[in-house]
Parts: sequence; structure tokens; C-alpha cells
Amino acid sequence: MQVKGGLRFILLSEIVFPFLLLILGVLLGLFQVLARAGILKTSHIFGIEYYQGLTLHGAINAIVFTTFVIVAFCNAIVMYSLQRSLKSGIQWVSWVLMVGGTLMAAFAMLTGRASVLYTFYPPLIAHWSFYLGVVLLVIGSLVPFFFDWIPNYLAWRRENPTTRMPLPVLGAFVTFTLWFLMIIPVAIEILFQLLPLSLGWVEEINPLLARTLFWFFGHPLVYFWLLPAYMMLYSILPKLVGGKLYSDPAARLAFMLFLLFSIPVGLHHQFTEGGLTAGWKLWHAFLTFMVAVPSFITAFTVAASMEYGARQQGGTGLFGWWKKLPYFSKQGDQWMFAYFISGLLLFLFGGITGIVNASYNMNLAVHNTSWVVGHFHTTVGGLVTLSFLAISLYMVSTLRGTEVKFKGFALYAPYLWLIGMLIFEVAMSIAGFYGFPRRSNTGLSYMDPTSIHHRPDWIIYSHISALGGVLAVVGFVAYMVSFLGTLFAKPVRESRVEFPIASAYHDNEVPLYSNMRPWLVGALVLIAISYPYPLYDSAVRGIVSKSPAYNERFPVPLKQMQMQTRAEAEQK
Ligand code: HAS
Repeated sequence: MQVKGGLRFILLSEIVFPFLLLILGVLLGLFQVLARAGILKTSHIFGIEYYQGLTLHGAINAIVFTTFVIVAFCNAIVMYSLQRSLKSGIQWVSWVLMVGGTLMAAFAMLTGRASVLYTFYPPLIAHWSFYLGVVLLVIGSLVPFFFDWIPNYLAWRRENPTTRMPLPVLGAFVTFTLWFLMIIPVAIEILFQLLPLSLGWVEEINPLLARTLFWFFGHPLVYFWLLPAYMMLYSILPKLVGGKLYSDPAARLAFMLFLLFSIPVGLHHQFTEGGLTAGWKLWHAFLTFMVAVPSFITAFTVAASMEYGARQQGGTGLFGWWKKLPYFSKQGDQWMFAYFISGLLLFLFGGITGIVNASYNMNLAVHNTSWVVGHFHTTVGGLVTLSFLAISLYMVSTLRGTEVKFKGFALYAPYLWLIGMLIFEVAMSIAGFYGFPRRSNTGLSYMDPTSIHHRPDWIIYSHISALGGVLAVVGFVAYMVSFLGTLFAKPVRESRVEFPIASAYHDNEVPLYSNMRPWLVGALVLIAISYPYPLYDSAVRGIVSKSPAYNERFPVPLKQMQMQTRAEAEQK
């Protein structure tokens, strides 16, 4: 489909704007891993303090980059699948809210007024502009769903009363229905707890209640990131390997199961919280295992799709067909395969470590250690990031009408990322068993071997993880060369919105798998069962604590802290 003018600008900038921020996010990741290993002997870089950098790293990479790319991708794929244009006016409103919100939050983080990490747990408190920025970003991201895609879909439905909802549209609708539902608890946390505290309107809030509301949102958030990647695996990947999606009903069932189980699982992030009743934690642990089921279905369907494609290309034998997959092909769009297969391999590790996290008693051994860091660098930092990088580069080339430039760089970048992240994951996981903490500038402890914080057994793993981090960043730089080359190349054809979408091998219609309503009702029932008591628990058992509200006259003493750590480091 041809795309021009304002709409083309919006789609393109929804990819380019977060990419520019991502460069900073990735560099700060490099700073973290080198500082944690004690290789970089400083607690600040470019004037950015360690925890300020950690906040920027998490917020940019996991919130801003993902949200923008998801909106851009879903905008484009809904438009392409329904063959109906988007409404410029609506898209501008969304764009202004998202960009404006991001700039507000970025201002707070870059000026040291919001070093609260991406989970913004109280009693850490940020400048109000951080919270308001997050709210605007989120509202902006929902605008296309309610005011563009749904009306477009209803119009399409009137014209095509008997056709099944296209699979990518179903994926986008499930993703954004989940997004809308999960926003409600975190909106309550921000609007009724954090913003009033930040503005100095109240003096104390209940941090346990805040954390419970946060994880009510925080775990489904990971499926907001994952489902667009699954949309790509189901619709684009089979086409790249010259085959078909193995089963359309299986893909639809997977999306519906995510709708059902993604939300009522948040207590698995709070197994160690004293104020919550154990039985409810166990119930959430059980539902967490249920939410792994659609990923198992996906593993099977994607592997079967790849096998079907490889056999069409002459692959034979039980394992021989693996050789026929286009790992290093530069033909057409096949370079994207490298991103998907690398992401899938990383997600095997992400899935296994996730199941360990979810296992109530094993979680006690790994919680708050670097194990968890390994887990999320193979999930959101693995499959999600790699598929989002692939689709970003692909969309830049089709929207600008240019060829993908420096394809060799684009092709090898994900493999470098894969090797780097695997090294990083394994080192962080093992170190976790030795108690290597997350979210700590452990590098400082290496400066003084006589200190009780000095742990020589962590050093080797932190150095190995630094090697992994460096390799992944080299991969990102290779990607950047191709991305910028493609962005600034001379157009050779008209701007288009299009995707290589595969047809399905098993394509029988199962009406229940295309109808979101019963699954949505099921999800609401599960939420209604799973959350009232933990929220009640948090409200009555959480200790209400005083926290210095953020205001300009009495800021979190960040500058003072920076000067102190700098002086201490220099003394040593
Ligand atoms: Fe998680 C913590 C449990 C999935 C992200 N998770 C986190 C955090 C993040 C995160 C960011 O139960 C840290 C939050 C913080 O800051 O505190 N997670 C799970 C479980 C799953 C899971 C059970 N997580 C994800 C995904 C994420 C993500 C997806 C991002 C996108 N996670 C937890 C728990 C914690 C946690 C606890 C709290 C830990 C703590 O104590 O703090 C499941 O959904 C995973 C299911 C996945 C599978 C894998 C299927 C495999 C596939 C690949 C197939 C490969 C093929 C290729 C076909 C069952 C689809 C084969 C090729 C060959 C050559 C063989």
C-alpha cells in the first residue's frame, strides 16, 4: 500500500525517534556492565550517575523503544492487513502525546530528577514530570487502537462479513486489549500515590500497595512486548523460509491464551514480600505456569513452520532440514531470518529461566540476584529486541523506498548480539547463585579489597558478562551502520507499507479462536478472583511510610551523593 505525507512521516518517526534514544540506552548498558565488573572505575559517565544511567537504560530500552516500535508496527500491519488507510488526525494526536510524554520523562531522567529505575518503586520518588510523561506516552499509544484500528476494523467487517479477522489484526487487538487492561492498576498507582507524593500534596503512601499495583501491570507488560514479536514469527518468518505458517488455529489459540492468563500473575514478582498471603502467591505461581503454555504452542508452531519451509527447499531427514534455513542469506528480505532465529535461540534460555523464576521456592534463591538480569536479557533483550530491530530496519527501507544498505552488517549484527547475550546470560545466571546482586554498582566494592562488600568470587563472572556486553554492543553498532545507511540512502521506489506475510498450511476455521469476547470475559473473571485479596492484603498490611516528596527545594540529594562517591573513589 502506498503511503505519503503526514502519515508516512508519523510511521517513520515512530521508528527513528526511539532508535536515536536507543543509542543512548545501549551505551548506558555498556557503562553498567563495565562498571559492575569494576573495569570502569567510576560511578558516573558523561555526567550521568550509575543509578541515573540504570534508570535511563531500563526506561529507554524496555519502555520507550518497545512502545514506539509496537505502535508503529501495529499501525502499519493493521493498515496493510485490512487494506485501509489510517486517519492522519488521530495519528497526529497519538504522536504528539507519545513524543511529548517521552521528552518530559527524558528531561526528568537526564537532569537527575528521576533516578527511580524503570519500576519506580516508592519510597524512591521522582519529579512529577517523569510520571506525567509516562502517563502521556501510554495514553498516546492507546489512541490509534481505540480511534483508528477499531473503527477501521468495523468498516472492514461490514464489507467482509464472512471473512476471518486477519491473524496480524487479531494479534494487534489482543496486544492492545491487554495493554489497556494492564494500564488501569499502574494508572491508579501513579495518579493516587506517586504524583501526589511527588507534588508534595501528601506526605506518606503505602509502598507495598504501590508495588502490588505496579506488578499488576508489570508482568503483563512483558507480553505487551512479546506478542508483537510472536505476530512477526507467525506471519513473516514462515514466508522468509519459503514456507507457510504451520497452523493458523494454533496461532490464534496462543493469542487467546495470552489474553486469558497474562494479567493475574503479578505476585510472582513479589514472592519475597512479607505482607502478602502465601496461598495467593501460590495461586499466581500456578497461573504463571499456565501463561507459559501459549509460548510452548508457539515454540512448536514456529519450529513446524520452519521445518515445512526447509523441506520445501529440499531439506530432508530428522535434522538435515535445519541446514536448508536461510541463516546467512542476503536475498530479498531473508536477512531478517537471522534476527528471528537468534531471538528464538535466546528465548529458549529466557523461557527456561522464567520457569525457574516462577517456581515459588526456587525463586527464593534467585530473586534480586543477577540471575533475573540474565533472564530478561534473553527475553526482552533477546527475542523482543532482535525482532523489533529487524522490523525497524525493514520498515525504514519500505517507508523510505530504499534498499537495505550494508546488508552484510545487518546480517551479522544479530549473531553478534546472540553470542554476546548468551555469554552475558550464562555468566549472570551462575553469578546469581553466588549472590551477585542486581541493581547495584558492584564495581565500587572491587575498589577496596579489605571491605566486607568485596567478593572475589564474583569477579570472574562479572568480567565474563562484560565480554558478552561488549560483543552485543559491537553487534548493535553493526546494525546502526545498516540502519543509518538505509535511512539516508537515495529512494529507488515509492514509499510503501507492506509485509511479507505467509499463508497457513492448516487453515481451518475454529470460530472460538477468532472471537475475543469469551476469552476477555474469562480474563476478567480470573482477574476478579486473583487480585482483590492481594490488594486488600497490601492495603491493610503495608506499612505507610513517610518519604521526602520531590520538590526543587528538597530534591533527592543526588548531586551530594555523586560528589561523595566521586570523592571516595578518588581517595582510593
Ligand atoms: Fe519474565 C522477571 C517469569 C517471560 C521479562 N521477566 C522478569 C523481568 C523482566 C522479564 C524484565 O516468575 C524483571 C522484572 C524486574 O525488573 O524485576 N517470565 C517468567 C515466565 C515467563 C517469562 C514464567 N519475562 C518473560 C518475557 C519477558 C520477561 C517474555 C519479556 C519480553 N519473569 C518471571 C518471574 C520473574 C520475571 C517469576 C520475577 C523474578 C524475580 O524474582 O524478580 C514465560 O512466559 C516464559 C515462557 C517461555 C517459554 C519458551 C518457549 C520457547 C520459544 C522458542 C522456541 C525456539 C525455537 C528455535 C523454535 C516456555 C518460543 C529452536 C531452534 C533450535 C536450533 C533448537
